[in-house]
Amino acid sequence: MKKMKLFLGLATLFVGLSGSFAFETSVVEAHTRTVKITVDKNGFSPSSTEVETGHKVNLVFNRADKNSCGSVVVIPKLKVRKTLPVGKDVIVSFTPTEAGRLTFSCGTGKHKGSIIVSEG
Ligand SMILES: [Cu+2]
Repeated sequence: MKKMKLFLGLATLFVGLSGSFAFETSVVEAHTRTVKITVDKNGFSPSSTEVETGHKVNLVFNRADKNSCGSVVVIPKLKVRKTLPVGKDVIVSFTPTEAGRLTFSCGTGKHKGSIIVSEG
């Protein structure tokens, strides 16, 4: 929250100086976290990711090969269940609102991963 106020303050300063909203837009995008997660025979990598409340997260799942059992990714707390075609990016976007741990797994539950949410 403290960080957010600082950024907004800076953005306002720049908007005032330059008379444009370009800088403000880039600040907002800087708060979006994009994490690429590969799925292969060893499971998800990275298997653990840290994010902050109030900041949008894009999880980009990519299944590396058809031999692994990672044909589906399930994130129970977000009520997400998505099929992972081989070699295609599958994006799950959300903005965490409370600190804690979100777990995800493949369809069989053999491979697991987690997203650690801390207070932003
Ligand atoms: Cu599996």
